[in-house]
Amino acid sequence: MDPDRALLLWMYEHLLLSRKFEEGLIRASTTDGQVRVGHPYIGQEAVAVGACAALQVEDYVVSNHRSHGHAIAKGVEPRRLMAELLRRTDGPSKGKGGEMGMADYAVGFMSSTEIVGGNIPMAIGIALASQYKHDGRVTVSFFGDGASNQGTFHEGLNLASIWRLPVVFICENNGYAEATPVEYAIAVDDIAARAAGYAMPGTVVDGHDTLSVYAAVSEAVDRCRKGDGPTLIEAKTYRYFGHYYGDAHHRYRTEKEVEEHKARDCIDKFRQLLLGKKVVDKDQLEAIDEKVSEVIHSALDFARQSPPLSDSERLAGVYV
Ligand SMILES: Cc1ncc(C[n+]2csc(CCOP(=O)(O)OP(=O)(O)O)c2C)c(N)n1
Ligand SMILES: [Mg+2]
Repeated sequence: MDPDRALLLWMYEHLLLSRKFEEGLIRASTTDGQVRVGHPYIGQEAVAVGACAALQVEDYVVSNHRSHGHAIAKGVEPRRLMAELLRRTDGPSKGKGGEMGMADYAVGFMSSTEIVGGNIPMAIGIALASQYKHDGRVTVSFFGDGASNQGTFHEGLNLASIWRLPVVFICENNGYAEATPVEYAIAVDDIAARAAGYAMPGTVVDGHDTLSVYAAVSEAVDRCRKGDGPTLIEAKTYRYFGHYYGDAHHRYRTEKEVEEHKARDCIDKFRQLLLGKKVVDKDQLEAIDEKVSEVIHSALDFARQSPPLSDSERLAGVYV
């Protein structure tokens, strides 16, 4: 189904929120020297936004270490996400989780994780609960090309298939796992081809194109809701920064390669689409840009003013 105007605008706003959130985080880190950026998602935004546009609030997402964009697209408030990253009590996990260990159950953001491939078994468990309860909810698992070489991926896809679980596996193939290129590490040309080994559909999508991601995920979500089981979607994408913010990525990839991907930037592409379809004019686009910048600006203020955990709170909720 083609997205209506409201959904197109939601997509654009969330692409921008994700990009500007991380740009704000990077600026704050350089000025404060305190804020840690971790693993930027910049360049990959079309995947999270296209996918989450196909979900309802009640549906679930499990994320990996590159989590900011997934969280924003699933509806975690930017100011609360910022507070989490600054390790403040207004974060959804009270600052104890950070980028790689946070959850916001109110919006179905079930967890991020530092264990590569670790969210795949989580997705299986969550989807099994949905199937058991007949709640009609779908779980999306976001993971990288590197994670698709983990045992959890192969075991997870097999279980999801034999149990026909309502899961959409979204592999964000950004070409590298840390400094290891996919051509070196992965035997197949398309990771989506691995779906055949587990008797589920496998689709490749252009991860720079929000609407292509949206279309593929919508179809996979429909299958889930009909009880037809899981799908593997491989989104071919690219991260503009290194594996982590300070990574000297030019030691393992060329400037030319980076520039080729930037020339296909998902946000530029979406702007052209909105203008071409006359969904908005240039002034309206500018107004959205300004509004989003303001949201990020106040998110930083909010997070900086949020209190850090007190000593007595530190051990609350910790299993011993
Ligand atoms: C089980 C496990 N092995 C290794 C690591 C170290 N590690 C962290 S991220 C990463 C690369 C992951 O690559 P990919 O899945 O492609 O995701 P991307 O970083 O490209 O988004 C590795 C090896 C880890 N955190 N967990
Ligand atoms: Mg990768």
